Amino acid sequence: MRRVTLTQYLLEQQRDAGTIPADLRLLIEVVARACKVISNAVSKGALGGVLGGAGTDNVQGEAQKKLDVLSNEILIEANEWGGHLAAMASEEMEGPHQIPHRYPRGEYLLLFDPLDGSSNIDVNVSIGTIFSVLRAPEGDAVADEKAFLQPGRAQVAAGFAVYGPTTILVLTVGNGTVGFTLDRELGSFIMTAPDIRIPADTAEFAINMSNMRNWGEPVKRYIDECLAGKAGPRGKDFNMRWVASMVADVYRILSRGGVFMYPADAKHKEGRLRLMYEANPMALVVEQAGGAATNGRQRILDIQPTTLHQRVGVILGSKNEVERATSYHSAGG
Ligand code: AFP
Repeated sequence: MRRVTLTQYLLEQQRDAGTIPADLRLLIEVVARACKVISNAVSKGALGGVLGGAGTDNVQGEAQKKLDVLSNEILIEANEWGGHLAAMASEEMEGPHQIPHRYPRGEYLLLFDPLDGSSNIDVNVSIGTIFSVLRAPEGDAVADEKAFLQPGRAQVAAGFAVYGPTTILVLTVGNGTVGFTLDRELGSFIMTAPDIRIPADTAEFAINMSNMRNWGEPVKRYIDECLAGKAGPRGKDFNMRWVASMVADVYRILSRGGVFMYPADAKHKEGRLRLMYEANPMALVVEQAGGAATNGRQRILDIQPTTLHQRVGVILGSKNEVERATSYHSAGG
């Protein structure tokens, strides 16, 4: 197969497909380069002194891991001088990070979860980075929190990296979903999945079963039917996976189908996952690959955000399964 690099893919999207302007191409290249730096730090593990707690809490009140802090710094430093951003927002920071006056200000807003799956860092399980790109509203002097509060359908690009046995980058610029694998010898992301399509049906679900006692009736019904297997109403057996790194679960679903659920429940009343820099980018990637993503009641990409760090219930993946699980919510419960 002809080895197409990320740079070539982005240039072709800009020049031939006309889907992205040069500034957005540059932004994505800078984010991808930052993911390579994070991948390098992650792969050192204990040898790089990057494991364990940082001794600080993030804006969510969660204890930060050293890699959470380091990954956030890498993304900030990589992106603030390029001239393509008006501001950045991160799971690890309370408010938007403005571009220092010494650098030119651009027209895009970058949001990210710098290291998703932190509970897996110290046990050598895949983790990743999730990113989302919006346009900064015209004429705003400062890109404050309000500038970021746009529905997910307004994203101009979104994607994620998985730091696993290989380092994968998944990207959409609104023209399908594409996957790249990092060639560590060259230091280049090489296209390995030119046009990702999620099968509409699946026999594999992903959910944290330890929350079962907290689920609403619709989720209980959906999972019970999967567990009933061939003899049950679904007429087939289901398999279960739960990595507890959204990037790993979503990449598996992009690769072979499946449905991922982190619903709002009695314990996570708003849901656990964050709308702006987890659910929205993943929803765009999944929809662009022919899948679906709802909060149980509505399309995630149509949700009008009210705060930067708001949480949301998530059901995403194989279209027919997401529609079935969503229909159980509207059927009551
Ligand atoms: P952490 O980054 O705090 O580990 O959370 C990861 C995550 O946001 C998402 O990547 C997982 O799907 C989900 O939370 C795992 O949640 P549980 O630990 O409750 O299973």
